[in-house]
Amino acid sequence: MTDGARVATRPGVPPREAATHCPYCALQCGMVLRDTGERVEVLPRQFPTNRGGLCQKGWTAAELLDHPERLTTPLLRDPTGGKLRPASWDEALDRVAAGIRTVQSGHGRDAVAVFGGGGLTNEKAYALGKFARVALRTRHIDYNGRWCMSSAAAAGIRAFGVDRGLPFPLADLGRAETLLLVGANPAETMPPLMRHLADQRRRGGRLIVVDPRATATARQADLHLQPLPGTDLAVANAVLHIALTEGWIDRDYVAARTEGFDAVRRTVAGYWPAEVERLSGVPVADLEATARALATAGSAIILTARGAEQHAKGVDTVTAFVNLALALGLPGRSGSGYGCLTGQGNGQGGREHGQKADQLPGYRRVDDPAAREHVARVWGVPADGLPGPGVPAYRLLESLGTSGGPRALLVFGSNPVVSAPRAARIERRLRGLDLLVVADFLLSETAALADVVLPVTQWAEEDGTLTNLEGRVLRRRALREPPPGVRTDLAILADLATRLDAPVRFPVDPRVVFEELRRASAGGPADYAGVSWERIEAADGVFWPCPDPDGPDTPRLFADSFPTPDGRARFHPVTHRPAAEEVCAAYPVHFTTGRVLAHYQSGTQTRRVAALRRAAPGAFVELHPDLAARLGVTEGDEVRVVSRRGELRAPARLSPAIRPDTVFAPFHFAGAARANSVTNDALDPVSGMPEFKICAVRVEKA
Ligand SMILES: Nc1nc2c(c(=O)[nH]1)N[C@H]1C(S)=C(S)[C@@H](COP(=O)(O)OP(=O)(O)OC[C@H]3O[C@@H](n4cnc5c(=O)[nH]c(N)nc54)[C@H](O)[C@@H]3O)O[C@H]1N2
Ligand SMILES: Nc1nc2c(c(=O)[nH]1)N[C@H]1C(S)=C(S)[C@@H](COP(=O)(O)OP(=O)(O)OC[C@H]3O[C@@H](n4cnc5c(=O)[nH]c(N)nc54)[C@H](O)[C@@H]3O)O[C@H]1N2
Ligand code: SF4
Ligand SMILES: [Mo]
Repeated sequence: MTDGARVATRPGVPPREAATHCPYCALQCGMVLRDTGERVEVLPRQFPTNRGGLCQKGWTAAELLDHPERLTTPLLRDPTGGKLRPASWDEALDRVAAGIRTVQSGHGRDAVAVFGGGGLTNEKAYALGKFARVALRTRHIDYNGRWCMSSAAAAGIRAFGVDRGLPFPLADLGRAETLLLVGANPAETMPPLMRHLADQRRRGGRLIVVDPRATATARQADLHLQPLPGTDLAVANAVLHIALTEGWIDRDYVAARTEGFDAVRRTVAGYWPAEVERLSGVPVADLEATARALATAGSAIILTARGAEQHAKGVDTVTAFVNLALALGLPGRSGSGYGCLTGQGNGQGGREHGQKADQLPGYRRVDDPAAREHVARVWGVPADGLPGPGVPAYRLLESLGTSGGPRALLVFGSNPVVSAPRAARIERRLRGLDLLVVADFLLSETAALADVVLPVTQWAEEDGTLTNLEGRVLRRRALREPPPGVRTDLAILADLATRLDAPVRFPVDPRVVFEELRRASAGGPADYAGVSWERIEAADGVFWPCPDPDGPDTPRLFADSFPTPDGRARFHPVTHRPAAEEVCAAYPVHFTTGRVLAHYQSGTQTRRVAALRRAAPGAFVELHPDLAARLGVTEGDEVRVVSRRGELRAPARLSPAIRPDTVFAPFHFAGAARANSVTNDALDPVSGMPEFKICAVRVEKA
């Protein structure tokens, strides 16, 4: 599909179609939007990730375009508190600019912070980072990808020298003889991805799933390992222990392409399968079968997702699986490798172009003098004026309004009141700010607390690029004009930059922004210099790195070497440690969280879509019938899940699919059913990833 918006021929019908991608997850399924004049229809489109498939969320995404609750005018809260009221753009932006000036003149530049999102296009993510560094000159910017990809990113960089979620096209999954999915439930989180797994099965491949719940994905597996949450690292080390004992290590590969194996060998020698069975609950026979299936296959892929990563030891857990992949010689071998499944629509591109606390565009480091010089030149500002690194998302939100912490926050593309760990505390911090500004197209729970709400365009009204879970840069195309009263995120940033007397102008046209991003990223690890919108349209997207407009792109990384100083990948020995909060007499049950098919993230969008609400009307607490019997709980009873930080209330859903020592709740819901009232804010020391996937709770009938 090469054309964007084009004229249809039916007489009398306002004639528009656009070939674009779904607004939600990182699979970025291809779709055609058709404006019939009465409504916008979604039609699936062939694209290499979705192969013509869509999930319920994609099918219904257009319903929000003309939703009655869509924001079409800025909202202002009177300084004395009170309700939000409609206001003009001038009044709203004046208020934002004046608020920023007051806070910065009283408390310094770092007193204003920015919080971004992995759903923003590359152009917006880039502009947001530039806005923070150049217009606000604050070091405080970070984003919700910290909740999502940061552990896999940190582990990937330290092992391979680069962070691209999948270092190969998704279609490679269909060719893997063995596929190991760790803490991933794509049957619910990326349903069309299952078409690639069906291919794999048709070719006789084996699927192994590691999940404390027998999910829709695990039910399709040849082997399901059902560990206690938080024990994946030990499982990986035990599998590697077995591979060593059996002589299944790829010694030539380890010698030629890696560094540091000896330390890992010594460490995993202590991971006796029988001990790991006691710790994790995974039988020795299953650990052995996993080792055998990975090591004796002609090709094998190991993938991790949030189940393994959202822990205070997420980086080390991913590293344990990377060690396993390297020892078996998988990365860079055809049809084999290690990867992580990126989550948000632009989860990959959104982590490359400067909305991270420590980062400049092109995945450069903000503390690297050469990177600062390069980017400052593209931006037309002096390098010594660029602020240094900020702090990771949770540290940032937790410090808001406290002594020395930022007193104003601008949010673009996130709803932390629902999605942040220990959310009640974060909600209090947001309420305590001098100025909270939220740009959104719906009144999210976070926007509802704001002093100023700025209504923005939706995906069907925008052009731009996103980079999907494969590292493939693709085009979002506008179908129609935005409703009157609505502006783009880029236009808001440009206007605010002018009002704040920024030293340079901020372009509003996404294509102009992309051209600047190309130059800013040139020479960095995520090099987009050779990517153009025309080139994306001429093919099914372009894989970075792509440094040269006339040279090739890079669908597969690591075939010959790794982008480390000596071209070798690095092993790092890692050891199991308990979860930050262990169960005890007062809080005897493990609590874990995740997703359901019908809802997306904090639910701002999908809770407003009628068909999705019907499919999944509310939160629930999944618990095993044995645990339920002990607690005197029956199906549908309202239960309380209580941790040291707070509680959630929701109906019980009894299921033998979950371990009897663990309960699960989705995090898509707000109010009394908010899972993040309960979760732990312990962070991974390297990535800053919160421990969303395990804490200790008490469960009782409400
Ligand atoms: N329907 C839907 N799809 C989505 C999203 C959504 O909100 N809704 N969000 C998108 C985003 S941003 C992301 S990041 C991805 C996430 O995609 P996934 O990672 O697939 O989603 P989760 O449900 O968070 O977690 C996956 C599984 O981890 C399991 N798990 C919990 N604790 C542990 C543990 O300690 N070890 C192991 N091995 N498994 C554990 C859970 O039981 C769950 O089944 O989904 C994307 N797609
Ligand atoms: N307990 C628990 N908590 C979790 C997780 C978990 O597994 N368990 N997962 C974590 C993960 S992986 C993630 S990614 C986060 C996500 O959680 P959030 O960061 O809250 O993500 P969304 O709900 O997608 O919020 C996006 C908001 O921005 C708006 N929006 C969408 N597109 C745009 C745009 O282009 N511009 C602007 N200005 N606004 C836009 C949407 O309407 C919505 O209100 O949640 C994390 N929280
Ligand atoms: S799988 Fe993801 S990208 Fe595809 S339709 Fe569903 S939400 Fe959209
Ligand atoms: Mo995510």
